Amino acid sequence: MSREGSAIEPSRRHFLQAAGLFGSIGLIGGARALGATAKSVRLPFVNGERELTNAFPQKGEMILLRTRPPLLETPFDVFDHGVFTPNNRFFVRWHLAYIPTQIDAEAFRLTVRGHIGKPLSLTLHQLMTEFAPVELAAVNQCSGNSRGLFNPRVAGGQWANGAMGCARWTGVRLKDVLDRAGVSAGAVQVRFNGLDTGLISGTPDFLKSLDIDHARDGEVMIAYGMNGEQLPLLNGFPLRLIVPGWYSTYWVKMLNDIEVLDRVDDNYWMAKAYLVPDTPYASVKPGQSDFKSVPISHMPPRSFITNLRDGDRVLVGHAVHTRGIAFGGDAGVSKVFWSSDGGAHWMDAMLEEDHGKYSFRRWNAHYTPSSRGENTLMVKAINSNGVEQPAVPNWNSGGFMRNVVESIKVTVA
Ligand SMILES: Nc1nc2c(c(=O)[nH]1)N[C@H]1C(S)=C(S)[C@@H](COP(=O)(O)O)O[C@H]1N2
Ligand SMILES: [Mo]
Repeated sequence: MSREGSAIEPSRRHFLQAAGLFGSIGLIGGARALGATAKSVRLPFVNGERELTNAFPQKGEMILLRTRPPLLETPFDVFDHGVFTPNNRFFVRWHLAYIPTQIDAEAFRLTVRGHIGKPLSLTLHQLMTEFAPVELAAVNQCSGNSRGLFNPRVAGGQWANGAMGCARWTGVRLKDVLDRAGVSAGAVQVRFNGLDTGLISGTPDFLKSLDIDHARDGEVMIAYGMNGEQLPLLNGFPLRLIVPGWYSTYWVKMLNDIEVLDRVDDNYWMAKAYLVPDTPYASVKPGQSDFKSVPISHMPPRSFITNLRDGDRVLVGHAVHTRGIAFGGDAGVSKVFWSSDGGAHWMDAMLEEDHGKYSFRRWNAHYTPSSRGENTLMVKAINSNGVEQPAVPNWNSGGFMRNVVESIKVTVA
């Protein structure tokens, strides 16, 4: 990557330099280390035993759901350490088997084509120096986060609650890039493609699209930075799309191609996959079929207790400090309510620093258990659109959009 004479800021220079350091990163080679000394965890559902792995490049200890293509879940205790999920503990999800294991940052190009005035082929250097940089804290959550907790169980990646994370994303506005290409009248959607492909011919390439107005809202961004560093390869190095407030199925990784369409995208990943019932909380009854399906889109709020686990013991007459994280989905966290009696009474939790409406937000609460026995602790978030978490688990056959009020039981001794 050439840097001669460019007056770029140190932070951006850092990304460029780091990008050039990429050698060969063996995704599959890493998995060889699995086995003998493996530690494991038990996720809170039947058949929830999982290996913990350190075998993936740029990743620390992760819960292994699948090796190829990789599905790695963030161990839940990571969320107790702060609002921002460290890059090396950030969850990983890929659909297609072939993921480049090395990317030449000099040769890489982002193309913009289709229903536009002027096709573009941008280097990373151009992207980082010719467009205004923006930064945004946002939650990246898989549509199927918590799928393993669905009852009745459904097919798909059996995640517990760790297929989510929050990072500070640095990059450029998609709008600015589209403006340079000059979107033509009659544009309907914008389609995004990354460098990954299927191994078997006929596997539909992973393509996702946004409506043109959404793509040009000034919030959707093309990110090259994650928590102040380059993106880990498995989280989409060198570029990924950030769609604040929307499920991460749209957050296309290793983004190298943007196509403006003059029609609604009917590719497999838009028209067939990632559809949810068009019902409140995307919830239906098992077996129900009298509903319309729509592409999944924005996220509803969620909240979690992070410092206490189901089955923990606390002492009668002693103050218990409980804390956790909440996010509002496509709007800020307005309130977090908290209960120590299974939802009979709800109290306001104290909210910590606001890092922006798409970010995780920490909450805190205290209570003093007055008698021995079992306490059911619950937490519920309401976003600034007035949307709150449902009291009863939402269900659909895809295992998408779970956001029921969470509860854990602690024993007061
Ligand atoms: N190129 C590409 N981008 C992709 C995917 C993919 O399979 N290929 N999966 C999407 C889905 S469904 C999820 S949940 C997120 C996961 O992002 P992460 O691996 O950075 O956590 O990437 C999204 N972007
Ligand atoms: Mo996902």
